[in-house]
Amino acid sequence: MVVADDTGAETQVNGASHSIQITAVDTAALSELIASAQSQHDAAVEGTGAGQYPVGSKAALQGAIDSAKAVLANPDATQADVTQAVNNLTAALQAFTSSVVSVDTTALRTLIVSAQSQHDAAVEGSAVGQYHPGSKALLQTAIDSANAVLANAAVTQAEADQAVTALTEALRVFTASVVQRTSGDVNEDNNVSVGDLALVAVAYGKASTDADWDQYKAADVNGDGVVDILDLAAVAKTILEK
Ligand SMILES: [Ca+2]
Ligand SMILES: [Ca+2]
Repeated sequence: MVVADDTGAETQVNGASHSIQITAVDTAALSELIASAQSQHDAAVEGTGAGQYPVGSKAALQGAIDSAKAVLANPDATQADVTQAVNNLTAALQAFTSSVVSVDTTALRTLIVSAQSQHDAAVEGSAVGQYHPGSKALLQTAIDSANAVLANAAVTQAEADQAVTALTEALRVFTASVVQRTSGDVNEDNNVSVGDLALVAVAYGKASTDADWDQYKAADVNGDGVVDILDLAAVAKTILEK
C-alpha cells in the first residue's frame, strides 16, 4: 500500500511483492586500507631529503586512494570490485612506500668519528708532532658543521656529500699544520746547533737495521736509514749557513 500526500489519491497496489536479495559486501578491509593510506599520504613530505618522497608521488597515491573511496561509496560495488580495489590500493601504497628517499650518510659518519678522534688526540704547541695553536678549534668547527648536517633528519645526499668534502679538506689542513722537525734539529729545540752535530756524532754508524734504531733515527737527517758523514755534513752545513 502506498500512502500519498494530501494532493493525490491513495493507491492500493495489489499483489505487489518485491524480493530483495541482499548479499553483504565486506568493505572493512578496504575501509581500513583507505584510512591507513590516507594517513601515510598526509604525513608524507615530498622532497629530496632523507625520508621524503619524490615530487608527484603523493598525487599518485591520492589518486589511488580516491579510486578506492569511489568503490567504497558505490552501493552497487560487488565483492569482486571491493577486492580489486584493495589490491589496487595495496600496490599503489607499496610503490609509494618504496619510493621514499634514502640518503647514505655512512661516509660522513665514519669521517666525523675519525676527525674527532684525531682532534682529541692532538696537542697544540711548537714541539715536533704538535699542532699549530688554533688548529684544533678550526678542525672542531668543521666537525661541528658536519655533525649539524648529519643531525638534519631530512638531509639530502648532496648535502651529505658536500659535508664529506668540506670535512676532508679541513682534516687535510689540520694534518698539514703539525709541527715538522726542522732538518738537522736532532734534539728538537727548534735550533740547529753544535748540540745537534754532537748527537749525530754519537749516533754515527747506526742504521735502521739496528735494534736500538728508534733511539738514534733522529740523527738520520737525510732519512736514508743510516747515520753517516752525509748527516754530519748536512747539520754542519745548516750551522754554517745561519
Ligand atoms: Ca737542535
Ligand atoms: Ca743519513
